[in-house]
Amino acid sequence: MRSAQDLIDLEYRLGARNYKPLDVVLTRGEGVWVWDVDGKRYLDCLSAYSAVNQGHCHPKIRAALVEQAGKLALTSRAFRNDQLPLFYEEICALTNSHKVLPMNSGAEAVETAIKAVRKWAYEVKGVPEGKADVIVCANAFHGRTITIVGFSTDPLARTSFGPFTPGFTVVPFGDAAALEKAITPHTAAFLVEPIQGEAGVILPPPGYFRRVRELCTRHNVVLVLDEIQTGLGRTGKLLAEEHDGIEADVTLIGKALAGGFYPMSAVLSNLEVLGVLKPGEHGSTFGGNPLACAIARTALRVLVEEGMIENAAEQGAYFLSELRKLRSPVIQEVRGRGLMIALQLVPDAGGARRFSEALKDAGVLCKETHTDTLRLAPPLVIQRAEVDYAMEAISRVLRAA
Ligand code: IF1
Repeated sequence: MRSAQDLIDLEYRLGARNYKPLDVVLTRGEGVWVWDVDGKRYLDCLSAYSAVNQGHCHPKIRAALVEQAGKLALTSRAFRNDQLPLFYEEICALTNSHKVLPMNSGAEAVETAIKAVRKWAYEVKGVPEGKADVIVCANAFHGRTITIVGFSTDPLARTSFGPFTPGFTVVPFGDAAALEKAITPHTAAFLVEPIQGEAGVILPPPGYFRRVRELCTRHNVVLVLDEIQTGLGRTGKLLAEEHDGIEADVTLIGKALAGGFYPMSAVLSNLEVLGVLKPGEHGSTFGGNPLACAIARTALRVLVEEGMIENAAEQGAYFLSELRKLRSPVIQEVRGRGLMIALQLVPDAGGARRFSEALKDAGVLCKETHTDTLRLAPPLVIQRAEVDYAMEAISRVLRAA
């Protein structure tokens, strides 16, 4: 068995260095817990950025993977299979959608939505060919492709990756007046996260999304909600849009869609945006494959049947209330909804990275975002005693700061 340090050195020597992970080498996961190669146990408060909402290695989802893997894994979409239509039926019933386009990564779902809304703009809305514009928000995160980083406002995400795709207008998140001003007859869509994740769990002002919904309807602009991180129970509702009492025209989901066992994403449409795509105009080798669909069907079933969404609301409220009781000079603000939580540290706290390192030593794994924000997003199966375990570690680490 190679030591942790050997494995870290090997990864450093041979791997591209596009990440700076914590020096914890994991080998096993179960529910909210993960173990490193030395047998130390940690509470996972990142959930692979909300891709493991159902908890690590959920036995029923694993069983679905194993069963399907013994039957049929990949057909390509040149042929049909018996899992895809059933996935469609179940995801549409769950999300009140009329059309679905399955992809693999979140970024692919975002790119698919951009292609579809542009085509809808030309063929349905009547925008002149090549003039379609998509409005996006500053400080958003939608993935890492050239087109997506091209409309990012984060220098780290876009520097030295140009030239970029034209046809995007950036507005501040949470400012409905700015959105109204940015809409033109060429606007195809408004692409936005219900809560900005990577930006540090930035919640929208009350009423913002009702105004957004009203503006998009009035100006015939497709409202595309990127629920790849906020969706599937993370904020205590199946979709975060429910907190704002609105329905998107197009909803993007990914991450936990296949329970963390398999990369799968999907574009869900209430408006007939997806209807503009004809055979041969879009696709992907693995998109909608039977293995992904079989896993996703069970991942969605256990999410609902095991009450994970309601649990996220209950444990998230408890976690937030406990964090807000902390009296620590290094905490500037506690933000969150459901189990999508951020601890904003004061600027002179020495940066959030050293807290994620200290929390690792205290048996809790989480991740800093930007310099001063710690994100806390445990699997939605977390129980009160495990929130207390996290709280004990967090308060101990903050006291030692
Ligand atoms: C990394 C961030 C989180 C997303 C939203 C689309 C995507 C993501 C709202 C693209 C992906 C991941 C990417 C991952 C880290 C993580 C992340 F820090 F990068 F921004 F969660 F906040 N829309 N987010 O959050 O989905 O193509 O990755 O499947 O790049 O390391 P993807």
